[in-house]
Amino acid sequence: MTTLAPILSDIWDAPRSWTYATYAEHQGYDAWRKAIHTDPTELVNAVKDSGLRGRGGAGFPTGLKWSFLPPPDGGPRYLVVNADESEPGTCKDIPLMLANPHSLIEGVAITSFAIGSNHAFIYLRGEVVHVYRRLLAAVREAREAGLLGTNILGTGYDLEVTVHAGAGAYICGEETALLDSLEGRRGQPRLKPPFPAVAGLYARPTVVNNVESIASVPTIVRNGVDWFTSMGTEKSKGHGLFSLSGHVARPGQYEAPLGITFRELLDMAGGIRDGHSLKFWTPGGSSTPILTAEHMDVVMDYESVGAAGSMLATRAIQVFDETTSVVRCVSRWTDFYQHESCGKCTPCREGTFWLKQILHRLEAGKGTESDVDLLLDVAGNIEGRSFCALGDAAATPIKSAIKYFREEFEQGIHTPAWELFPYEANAAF
Ligand code: L3W
Ligand code: SF4
Repeated sequence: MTTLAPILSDIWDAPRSWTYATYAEHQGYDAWRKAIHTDPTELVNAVKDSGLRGRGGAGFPTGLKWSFLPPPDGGPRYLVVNADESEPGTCKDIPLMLANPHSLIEGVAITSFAIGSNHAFIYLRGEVVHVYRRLLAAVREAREAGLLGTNILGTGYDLEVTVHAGAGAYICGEETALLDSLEGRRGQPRLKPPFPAVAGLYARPTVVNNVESIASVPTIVRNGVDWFTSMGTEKSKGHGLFSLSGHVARPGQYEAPLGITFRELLDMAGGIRDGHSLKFWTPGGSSTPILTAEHMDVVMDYESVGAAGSMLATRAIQVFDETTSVVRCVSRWTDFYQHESCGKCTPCREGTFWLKQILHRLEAGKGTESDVDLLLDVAGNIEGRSFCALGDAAATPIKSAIKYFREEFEQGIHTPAWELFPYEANAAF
């Protein structure tokens, strides 16, 4: 079995793990003290060489993204942390910020210094007020310790960190919608290019990275590039947080090297709940095509999950056993995408509404003979024709679910899902 001593989650169970005192007892901010005396280019190169890929979903190489920033021109440049975790099933960034906010703040300090920024923003999902308070307290503690603010550690380097609570829209996790929201406008995606690296916040060069990506940076500075590259697979290096939810014995966050198999992760979570069997699962949240029991040995790296027909994305593994109606499940996800569609482009705004109507018919056993093909047709017209990834994400679970469970959708023409799969049997706890 592929195992790993906890790295990002190493002090999550320590008493008052969220405080500066506890973090400092466990080598906290040692990496920042080292980095601030290092040439920034060396830091960018170290992250590039580590092969760290964005942990927010797309897996874009983090160091490469930093190197896209144009040379300094005397004006401001920004780091923005995407802490708008909202993908159904994804629950890693919020636990991380709650249990150890200082690991994120330390990563923010090192990254800002590396890219030459003096102002960083953490854009947090608005509903998680308890996380907002915890981040504010952590920033205050780090400032009091002389690790943020002006003339940090006597080096002349200044860094402000602003924690911003959004209003709770999934679309604000899309990096350019996030930037619009941060600037005070309605969060809707911008046309790319220009990418944020060139024209981001207030049209200035901006690096946007996920919470877990930034919290991984101190571990690389502290332990070295070779240590990081010793974990993972050829093109997917390092370690990561996997969130397992649904019909597993012990749902939660599990830290493992990339390249662990789904079967091994399931074992870590105690397997499928007693007396039941696996029906289907998502590798990276509801935006990633579903996989089934035939994919138990899929290696959890970007390439292998892609080869299996899905995406590693946020490593949000939602597990469903044989009591689950795939139609009902996909219908709930589609309700989510329809509700969260920002309305900017027609295929997604109108298409998600139509998908929802068809799925509700099938769930109620009131479908028509052409509904399954109609679903595929509408999903196919959203995919690749929408302005941002949300449109594709809405189409993905439907297409993959029909691929593996078409018969179940066809049963929805005559029989309600609640008769085929009673709610009582499906409840996880
Ligand atoms: C400069 C270039 N920068 C790319 C940057 C770009 C961005 C990053 C990745 O979607 C996925 C999506 C969701 N010059 C560049 C460049 N960049 N080319 O690289 O860009 P991209 O467009 O590949 O992806 P994205 O828009 O960041 C993210 C999937 O994640 N997802 C969603 C997860 C949701 C959360 C959440 O709840 N917060 O993370 C799950 O599957 O569907 O495919 O920074 O600027 N030439
Ligand atoms: Fe908005 Fe959906 Fe279009 Fe994205 S795909 S811009 S969320 S309407």
